Amino acid sequence: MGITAQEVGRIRRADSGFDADRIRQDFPILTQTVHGKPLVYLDNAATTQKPRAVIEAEQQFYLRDNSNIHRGVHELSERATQAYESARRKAQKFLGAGHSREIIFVRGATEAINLVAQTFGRERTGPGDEILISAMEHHSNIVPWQILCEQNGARLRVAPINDRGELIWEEFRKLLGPRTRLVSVAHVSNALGTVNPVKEIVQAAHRLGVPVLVDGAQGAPHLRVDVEELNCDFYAFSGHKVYGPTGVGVLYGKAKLLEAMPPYQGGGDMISSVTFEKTTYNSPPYKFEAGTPNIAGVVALGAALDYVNDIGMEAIAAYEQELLVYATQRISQVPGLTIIGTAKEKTGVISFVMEGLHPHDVGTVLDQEGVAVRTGHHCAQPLMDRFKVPATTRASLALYNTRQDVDALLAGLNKVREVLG
Ligand code: C6P
Repeated sequence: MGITAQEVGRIRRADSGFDADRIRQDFPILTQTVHGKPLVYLDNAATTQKPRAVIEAEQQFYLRDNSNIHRGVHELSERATQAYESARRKAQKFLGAGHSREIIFVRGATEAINLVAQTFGRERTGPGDEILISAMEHHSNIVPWQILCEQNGARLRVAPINDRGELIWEEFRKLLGPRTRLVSVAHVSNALGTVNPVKEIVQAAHRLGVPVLVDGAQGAPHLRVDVEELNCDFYAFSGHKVYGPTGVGVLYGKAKLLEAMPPYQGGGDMISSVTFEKTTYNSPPYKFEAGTPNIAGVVALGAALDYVNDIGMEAIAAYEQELLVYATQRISQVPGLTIIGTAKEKTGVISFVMEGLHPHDVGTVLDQEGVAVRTGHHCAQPLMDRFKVPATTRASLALYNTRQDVDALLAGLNKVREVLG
């Protein structure tokens, strides 16, 4: 079973703030050994592990409630619909959205951004119009806009970043102009950990009447998000990075914008009536949820949001921040190692290169030590070009990581130097 409310209280009250050892017990996958060594999972920006409560929610759905939603009058369909819609309210609460109709279930952050590009973007942009992103974006927040620009003659503008991996504010402000139709930026960079000043970005864009999409794939798992406070127009995140299942995510959109947007895909559930002559569409969010969705995944995502809410996003953020400081201090001591991404505002991502070594080889030796990290360009090739590196090794933290995990990474890096150096 997951942690009880009483235990959550104890975790919150504890002076050290957080009992990660207790939390680890909720994640069965973490107890295994890999290559004969205890697993140290530091690839959380790629995907997080799942607590028992999430695994059981998905299993229980299939064991007890499985049925299609919004269609049947029978008991199972009623239950499935209720569970699905209850998850929508949980996502609404998690994001601080005003209405559950502002929550659209999608496959993940990638689909959420493509949805906005091909609906809102396609309607609002034409030849000469501009879409403004930043130099630290994930391919999912670059390529959908490039596709749109190819379709309608709009232009992609890119706000530069400094050597610490922070947005250069003055340059961003200069690029925000009369032709800008949309700003789309990461809340947090997946490859650097930089937290962008999203609230200020929204304020600056709104002054010119420009809407803002926030790619929250790496923000939602690590920071408390309040879309009303941020005042962003769209916010996208993936369930699997917030301890939920793969294949499910959320797009938040302001109700007024969603109502005016054309549908993304056509099919069942997104219509209110169909004839061969004319179809009228359902209202949001259903207008954007064509076909049978990942019902079990949505229900399990609801369980994941309950899980993090019970612990508290603020408590998670504070704990991860403490761990980031510890990890940065320790890892910086490794001779020949350079951290890429040293922004003042960061989440628990440490990307680094080691002199004379290819990140892939570093990752392979670490794997032999039981330490899972990601190596490569992290789906952010333009960012790698900016830092003039082909790839990095990336350790990314989550709420179940501990100082022992960081120490194991450090021991692994010493092994790397011994074996490869
Ligand atoms: N980044 C990483 O290892 P999907 O694949 O749709 O769940 O998320 C896409 C995505 C969008 N934006 C950002 C900032 C992201 O980090 C990601 C996913 C993973 O960094 C897999 S490439």
